[in-house]
Amino acid sequence: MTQNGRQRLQAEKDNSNLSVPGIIVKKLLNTLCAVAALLLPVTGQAGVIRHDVNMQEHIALAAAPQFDPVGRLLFSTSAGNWICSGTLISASFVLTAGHCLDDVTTSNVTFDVGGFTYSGAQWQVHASWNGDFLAGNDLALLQLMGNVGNVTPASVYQGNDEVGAIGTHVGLGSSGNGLTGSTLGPGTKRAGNNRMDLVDSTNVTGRTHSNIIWTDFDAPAGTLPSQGTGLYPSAAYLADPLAYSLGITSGVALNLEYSIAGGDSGGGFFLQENNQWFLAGVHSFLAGIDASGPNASYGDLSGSIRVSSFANWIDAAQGSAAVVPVPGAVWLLGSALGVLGALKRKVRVAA
Ligand SMILES: [Ca+2]
Ligand SMILES: [Ca+2]
Repeated sequence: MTQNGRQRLQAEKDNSNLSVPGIIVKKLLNTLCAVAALLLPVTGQAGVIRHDVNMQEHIALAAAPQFDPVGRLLFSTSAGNWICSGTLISASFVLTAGHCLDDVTTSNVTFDVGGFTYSGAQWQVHASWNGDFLAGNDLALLQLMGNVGNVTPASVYQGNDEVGAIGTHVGLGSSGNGLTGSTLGPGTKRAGNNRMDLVDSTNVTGRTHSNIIWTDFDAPAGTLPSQGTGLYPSAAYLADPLAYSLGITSGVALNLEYSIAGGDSGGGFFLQENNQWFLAGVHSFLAGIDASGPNASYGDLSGSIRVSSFANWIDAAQGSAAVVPVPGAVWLLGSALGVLGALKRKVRVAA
């Protein structure tokens, strides 16, 4: 372990039976990676893209006005300074990932959006979040000191047509391309597309719920394992991981195919319906079954919390948190105290 790594649960390698369909079910449990990131020197890039696409296309996409509500979440814990992403969903509330704000030592929370920096007033972590990423309760709601006046908040999706939609991930996470995975530090806002492949976790993890939007990072046609660093050793797998391993229809690489990476935690996964954009997912974790582990290389999977499953909680949390902010910040830690056990299981490893 080093001091400059991303927060990761475990990334044990188990390369047995790599060609057997259904392997994701067996391996996901020990190849998960939270996508918060320790704050490293900013290198001016963010997110992981196809190796044959210009980064500027992704930076330009992130600048589209419908993605203005996505901003940078910075905070400190006893373990260091961290970066996540978040999405403004009302004038003063930001939806982000539970694992970004669940440490009882968290302090110095700020959110950058619309060209301004806002201090965090208080927050609430979902009561069922306990560090179990595959359970799908990785949400937190942050209330800012004051209102954001120059950004239109995102609308929370409350439909049920996520599967098959082409979604857009937006965040400020780490960068790289699919051949190597995440190799560059976080800091720049970027966006990319991916198909929302499924919400029923049953066939992927054995968990019977629909609280996670799963996507796979498809490689362009013809990409060979030998081109990359530790990619899963099958060109057919890389071209369509979910179809190859589980027989799940998932499509092939989009022009701006994209994977979330460290620092994208809490960022938004958007879909468009009836010409309106909605926040449908909150970035939560990466999973990988290849020799490179969950590093956002081709073939890796990502999970975003399906916000339509939590619409009631989001409304209630805003109501319960709607108190007058106290100067100097009052930290609403009642929920976070319940996840101490999970915090002890977190480890930091090399990026
Ligand atoms: Ca995909
Ligand atoms: Ca990988």
